[in-house]
Amino acid sequence: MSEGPQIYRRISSILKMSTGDSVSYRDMIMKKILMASAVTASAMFMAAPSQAAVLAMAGDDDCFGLGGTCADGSLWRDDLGGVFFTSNATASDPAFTDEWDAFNNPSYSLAFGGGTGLSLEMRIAGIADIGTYDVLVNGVSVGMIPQNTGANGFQEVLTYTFGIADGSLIANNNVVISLTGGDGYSVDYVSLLGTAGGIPEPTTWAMMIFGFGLIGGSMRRRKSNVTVSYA
Ligand SMILES: [Ca+2]
Ligand SMILES: [Ca+2]
Ligand SMILES: [Ca+2]
Repeated sequence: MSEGPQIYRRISSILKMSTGDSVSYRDMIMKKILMASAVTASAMFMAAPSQAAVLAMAGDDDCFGLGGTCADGSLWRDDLGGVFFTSNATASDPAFTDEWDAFNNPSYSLAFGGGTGLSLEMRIAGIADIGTYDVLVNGVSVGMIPQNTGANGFQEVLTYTFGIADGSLIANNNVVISLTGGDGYSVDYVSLLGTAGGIPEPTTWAMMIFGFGLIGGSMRRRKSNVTVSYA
């Protein structure tokens, strides 16, 4: 079989693709791609606010009342100038923050306006250098602070984060955070992180799935179109 007629057939099939119905089909695909992109972009825009924000905080991020901020790994006494058993709390601080007065295993009550994807974040110096600490939310354990066996464990500053299951531990949008253990420590702040408000996820997910479906459909159609034109 000579190549001549085959090439001719290919050229004529390509020419057919560029006229009549084929052009409007390409327009339709382009429209679908644009629409799918817009839908996906809007879904991503809607998903953006779901980044965790501080919903409630006990105390303040002032580095144990010593002024400014301090990093994990700082030493509360040596690096930061803290003095044991001396309160650095300011008048506006709630009890048991910014001060080395935690032998009483205090609890923190945080009220917030509802939310999802909740987690608990605490910056504490010198905790669990003698034993472990249980972290409770509304009386249910959400994790444990392991013993800090380092030589400077009694004054090391660390930030601890614990996930909180949606719904199960939260009643009346109020969390009571408590610590049970046996040695003194200083708390800079205790905060509740999450996405404020109700549960926007189902709508967002539906939009994203719809958008990806349109893109996938367009890609499949485009692929089969190419196959036909070179058959
Ligand atoms: Ca303070
Ligand atoms: Ca301690
Ligand atoms: Ca503080």
